[in-house]
Amino acid sequence: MADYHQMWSKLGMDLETHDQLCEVLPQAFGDVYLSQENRPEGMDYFNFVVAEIHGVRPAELVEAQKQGTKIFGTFCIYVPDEVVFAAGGIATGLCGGSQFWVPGGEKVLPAATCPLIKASIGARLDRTCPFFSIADIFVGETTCDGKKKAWEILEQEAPVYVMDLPQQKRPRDITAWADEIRAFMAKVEEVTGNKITAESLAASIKLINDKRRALQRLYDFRKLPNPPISGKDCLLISQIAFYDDPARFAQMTNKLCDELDQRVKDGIGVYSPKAKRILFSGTPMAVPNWKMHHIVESEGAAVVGEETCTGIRYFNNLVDESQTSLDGMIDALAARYMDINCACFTPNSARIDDIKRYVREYHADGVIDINLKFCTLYDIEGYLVENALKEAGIPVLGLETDYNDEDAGQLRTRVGAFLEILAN
Ligand code: BJ8
Repeated sequence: MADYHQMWSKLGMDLETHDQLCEVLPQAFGDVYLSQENRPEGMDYFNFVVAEIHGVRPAELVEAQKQGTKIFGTFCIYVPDEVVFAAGGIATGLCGGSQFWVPGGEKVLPAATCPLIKASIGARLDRTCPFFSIADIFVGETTCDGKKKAWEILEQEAPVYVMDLPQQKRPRDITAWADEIRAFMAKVEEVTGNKITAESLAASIKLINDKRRALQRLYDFRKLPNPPISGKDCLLISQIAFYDDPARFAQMTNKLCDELDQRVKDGIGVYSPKAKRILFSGTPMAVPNWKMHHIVESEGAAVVGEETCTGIRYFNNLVDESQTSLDGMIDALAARYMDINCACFTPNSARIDDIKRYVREYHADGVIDINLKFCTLYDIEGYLVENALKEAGIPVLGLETDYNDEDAGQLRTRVGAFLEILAN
């Protein structure tokens, strides 16, 4: 990585501690990613973006801020990025996926809090992530209890705006979410000083849909009998989608897909023909959490999809682009976002239908339902998911883990045993 110490220092970061993170990340990335054989050349861009994760994009954000652009840090895929971009702001996903930040979060949160929340809060409090230092405002949401309470702690540090997400999907809930999007628009206009117009919202709906379309195109390659790209690489791209410039991201992902088209024509795949195909379901895998993909793929299986927020849930549905009035677009946004099936909703049987459909579409041999420790929502819903899959005759393995590597050996054993069952 180039030297960004001056920028980090100006951002008030703890340089000494942050240097420790900069030392371990390249090693981890090398072990998990660069050790793969036969990767598409188009991965070079994504390798670069991750290698420079705390440099290149933060530098762009700082530059944009100098020109008066406001940066909105978000933590959940229900927060509509379209609204932020329509007002000339930049939205960037902030969920923390490294154990490095967890102890910082545990200074203020109970240890029995999910690692994603602890890492996110720790990254801010310990001043060891430039994205958390750059954000002008954080946008939280009322999804799980841990997050709801974490916002109150974060608010002692920096401005936080919380979107009130309904927890059911009746028509009046969708109307309530449309109202919530309207209120968010007013907040975004206040922070940026810019008015959102029908034209600017239509343009940002197209911008974010284009990013989703590029991801859909990428994930379609994983449905093929001989995928030309690994699950690990697709996970990395999905993680980068949260913070990269959306237009450039779509362009680079489409460029990669052009190469993948050619690979398919040439019969180039990355897995052994005997590789068992695994679909992950469950909690998100925020960057740089590559743990489960690495375990599964180094056991010789293929991860062909993720029913997670760092996977299909992120890009599955598009916003209707045919609306011309602001109200029509807000309704279209509300409908699209309320179509995401997170375990914070009750009932949430549509999520189980999604998983079964993805098993068919991605030709998965089995599902690994993954739960981040202390995520009660997905843990409890895991019971229903596993039962429904078993009833449908789909092999399923439920696993719980966190960002520590201490359980890697045990997880490897359980994954290996599951793959054996699939092979017989
Ligand atoms: S839409 S999954 S991004 S809420 S893992 S913090 S739920 S205790 S991340 Fe999420 Fe939005 Fe849902 Fe997706 Fe809480 Fe669970 Fe932790 Fe979670």
